[in-house]
Amino acid sequence: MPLHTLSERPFNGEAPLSALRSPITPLDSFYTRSNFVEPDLDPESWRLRVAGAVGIAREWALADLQALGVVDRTVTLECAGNGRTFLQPPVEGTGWTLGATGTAVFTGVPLHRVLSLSEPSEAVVEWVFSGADRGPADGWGEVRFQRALPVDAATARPEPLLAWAMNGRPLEPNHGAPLRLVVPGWYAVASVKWLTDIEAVTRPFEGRFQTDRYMYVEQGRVLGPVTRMRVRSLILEPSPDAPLPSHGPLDVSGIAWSGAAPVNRVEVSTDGGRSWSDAEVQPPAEPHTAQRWHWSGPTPSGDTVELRARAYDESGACQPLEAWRNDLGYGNNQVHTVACGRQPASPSS
Ligand SMILES: Nc1nc2c(c(=O)[nH]1)N[C@H]1C(S)=C(S)[C@@H](COP(=O)(O)O)O[C@H]1N2
Ligand SMILES: [Mo]
Repeated sequence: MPLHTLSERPFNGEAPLSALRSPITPLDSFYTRSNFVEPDLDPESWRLRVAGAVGIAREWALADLQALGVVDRTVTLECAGNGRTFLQPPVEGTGWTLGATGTAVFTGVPLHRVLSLSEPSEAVVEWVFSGADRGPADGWGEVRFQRALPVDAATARPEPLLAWAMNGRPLEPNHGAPLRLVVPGWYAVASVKWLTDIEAVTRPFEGRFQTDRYMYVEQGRVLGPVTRMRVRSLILEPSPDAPLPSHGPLDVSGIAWSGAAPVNRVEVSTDGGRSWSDAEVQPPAEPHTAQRWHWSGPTPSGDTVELRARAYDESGACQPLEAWRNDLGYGNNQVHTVACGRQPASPSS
């Protein structure tokens, strides 16, 4: 299923929700978010430089990284701007509805393995990841796409990957070929594409995409960078254009995920949020893979029915009914509502 295009150059496109029904999102339906036009990198001459406050700075060719060991991880990525377009009053920025998410199998080498080989200094506080893409930014001149991860997220955990393949195929140019970072559990801004440099730094990084964008800001007050994905569920069936069953039970299903902890409860409401009842939630197939859920109950009467789904995670977080409006429009995980209509009466009845 093709993406809905939000901008052509750079290309930004989101998935139709029906494409998210498949446990692994097909590549042609996996959303793309690029701040600049994608760079054209030759995988043969491309190198990854690891430098900064390290004992051993070095350059890696793709084949050297691949020789360090290969793992596959099924990871759900989500753009922090997903759901932005529902904020009122509207905020500036790419107008994502709910399709800026997808789940893929990424193949690569664990990041901590590569970074530990560089023998980082004890004074390192963050690792800065730089993509090869660049362009003008208001008040900043020309900037590269760069984002930092705190040391504990980058090296003290096994999850982050340096990935060269997605769904069993070499990374496509729009997803960061030849190599990208994948940080499971974190809003995907952390997952830097077209990676060329990793630098160990001893003071917090202050680049444009660290301190000016992808930040929670409330009425001018800076709260900090976006980090882990907030808990969210999506209703994937029935779709809003599918008529409700005329008799019998109503089946509602979808996906849910959280960057903080596994989802342990999803509730469904068919009465505008007055009453809720539990769906069956599958355990996560892998720690950072969206979970499936299913609910079955009586089909309510009335011409239209408003379905809602609300997820909770093991950390105790749950989705708010109303959006939290922040200045840059990130992390809107408000409860998903789908309005479904009744099947038109058949002419013979
Ligand atoms: N180099 C680079 N990496 C990047 C970006 C970018 O603009 N440039 N966008 C980030 C954002 S905001 C998101 S949501 C994800 C999107 O990854 P995808 O296009 O593979 O879905 O890439 C991240 N990595
Ligand atoms: Mo994003």
